[in-house]
Amino acid sequence: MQTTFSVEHIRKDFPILQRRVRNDRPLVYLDNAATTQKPVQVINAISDFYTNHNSNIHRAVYALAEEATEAFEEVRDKVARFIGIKDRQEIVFVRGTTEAINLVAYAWGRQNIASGDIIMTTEYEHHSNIVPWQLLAKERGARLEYIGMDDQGTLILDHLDRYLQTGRVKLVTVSHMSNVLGTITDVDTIIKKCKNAGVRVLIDGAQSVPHMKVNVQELGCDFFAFSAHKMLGPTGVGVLWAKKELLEAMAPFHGGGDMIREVHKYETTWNDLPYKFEAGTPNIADVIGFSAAIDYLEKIGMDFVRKHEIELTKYALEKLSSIKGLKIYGTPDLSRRGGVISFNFADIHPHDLATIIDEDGVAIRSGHHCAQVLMERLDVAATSRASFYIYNTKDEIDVLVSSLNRAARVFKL
Ligand code: C6P
Repeated sequence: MQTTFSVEHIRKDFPILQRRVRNDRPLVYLDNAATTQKPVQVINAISDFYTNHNSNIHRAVYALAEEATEAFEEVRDKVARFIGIKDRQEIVFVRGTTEAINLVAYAWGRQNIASGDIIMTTEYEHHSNIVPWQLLAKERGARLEYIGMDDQGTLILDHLDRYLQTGRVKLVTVSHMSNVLGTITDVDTIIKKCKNAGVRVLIDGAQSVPHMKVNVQELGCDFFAFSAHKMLGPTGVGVLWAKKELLEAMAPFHGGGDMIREVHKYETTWNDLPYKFEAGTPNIADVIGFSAAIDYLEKIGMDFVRKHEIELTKYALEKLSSIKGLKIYGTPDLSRRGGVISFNFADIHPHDLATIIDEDGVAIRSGHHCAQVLMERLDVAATSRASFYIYNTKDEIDVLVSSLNRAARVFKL
């Protein structure tokens, strides 16, 4: 494992970071919560698969098919190791966090949520951890309730306690880190409370696994979901982890090839785990690309990833707070927030702001960030959001700050 963390060195592995964008400005990519850039190692792994090994998996016996199957299945072992899971049968490949949560809502939810039951989530969830539960609650006559947050974006766990006392809560589903506020959720406490009450817990790890060391076994939750594309990997690949006994008891999500043992005219039996939940040809090349992304992060070390992001966030919070009229959301406590900073600047609409700073090559996201319940709670229509990753530098934050100052001049603030 590398012991020094050289951003200079890392940046060389990302061809896109050499790009110049609008007005021939160097790209300053600060939209990593949406998706991260890909190192050459990931790009090459995908290209190598299609160039040298392409075939379908789990089916044929010829050489290419065996190579492809072996390479694909090795990734399952790697993912399990990366998140601290011992049993590879508990790792289900899906298209992303969204699909993982929908799988649980569909397959577990329809068997376990009944009329009058309560599903709890939080006010800072991504739509993918709200809408599937709304659909399920409507269908089953259940209720979706929210753990509220204080003005700094910290969850008010008394709300959870109050609902747990009703004895009607069946599932608590929370993001490990907010994609808008950067709040790191106190999942340990939530899981402990839920375990004591016999309530299942799903953790949306879309924004945590890419940025910090996560050991799912130690967390003790029941379901855990994340996406490859937010951690240097390709789009279209995600992971659902769930306890084996839960997966075994769940009916399939999708029907089709590979998820079956025997199909007869009117009856079908299911394949072993995890294949029961992996119908059809999976995203083979991108799963193999994901493997190279995990190798890359392991080489750097997740402790270094987190440390680097804390440094950048500290620097950015200091610099951004010095801009008059700029309001930053979320907690200032760096031990409880990740490298995501949402803000509003006077009364400039976030889309206008993002358009102006794009002229300086700075890429940030503006809008509701697929978190409209949170926007309502903050009483804003939208925010601007800068989010960091391993290749970002303090110099890039300086470019963001000077670009925001230019925007202030453009809008005559
Ligand atoms: N957030 C963002 O810009 P998918 O799209 O399935 O890979 O991930 C969905 C998702 C789920 N939970 C959280 C906490 C997320 O941040 C996301 C994706 C991106 O914030 C794209 S909307």
